Amino acid sequence: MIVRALIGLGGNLGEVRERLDAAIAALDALPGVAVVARSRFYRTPPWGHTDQPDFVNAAIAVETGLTPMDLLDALLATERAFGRVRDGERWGPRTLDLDLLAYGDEVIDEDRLSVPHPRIAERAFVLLPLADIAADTVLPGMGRVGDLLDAIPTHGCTPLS
Ligand code: A4P
Ligand code: MG
Repeated sequence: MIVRALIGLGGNLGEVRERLDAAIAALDALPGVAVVARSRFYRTPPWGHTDQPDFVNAAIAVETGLTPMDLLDALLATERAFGRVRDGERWGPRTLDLDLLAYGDEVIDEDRLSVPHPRIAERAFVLLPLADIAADTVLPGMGRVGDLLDAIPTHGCTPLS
């Protein structure tokens, strides 16, 4: 069964745009994963710990035959391949962060995986790029992406050319 999944990408250390491009290509190269849409890049102020560099964020849609858990493992392996070091600081600086935002219209609530990603609705850095590629998608239990975006402030977030 082929499912459309939505993935959020971000980072704020080093050459982020180049790294996000490379990560998207690496995901597209995985067996069972095809990238079918990608958003613009956005420069976004840091959310959570504000005393860190601005982020670059993007979103992609993939068609995948992987299970949600296998797709999560592929995202975590890709983070590691691109040099993400987990120092334990939640919401701290990172070279590459890949979040599984949605997997078809499934709702998953397990220790290692919550889908849709529980903090989407409060985050302009997720919803702005997501609206580029999936404004009319309804996230189960949350609502339509475009409507969620309309409900939150987006100041400080700018698309990059
Ligand atoms: N996990 C559970 N559900 C998911 C899911 N849907 N997608 C588990 C991905 N992972 C999921 O992740 C910890 C564990 O979450 C994973 O091992 C997986 O089993 P993590 O990436 O180490 O956690 P984190 O990223 O430090 O924390 P959190 O709360 O997930 O942070 P976010 O949501 O990733 O946010 N500001 C701006 N402007 N732009 C950003 O991109 N990112 C963050 C991190 C903070 N501030 C930001 C940005
Ligand atoms: Mg994460």
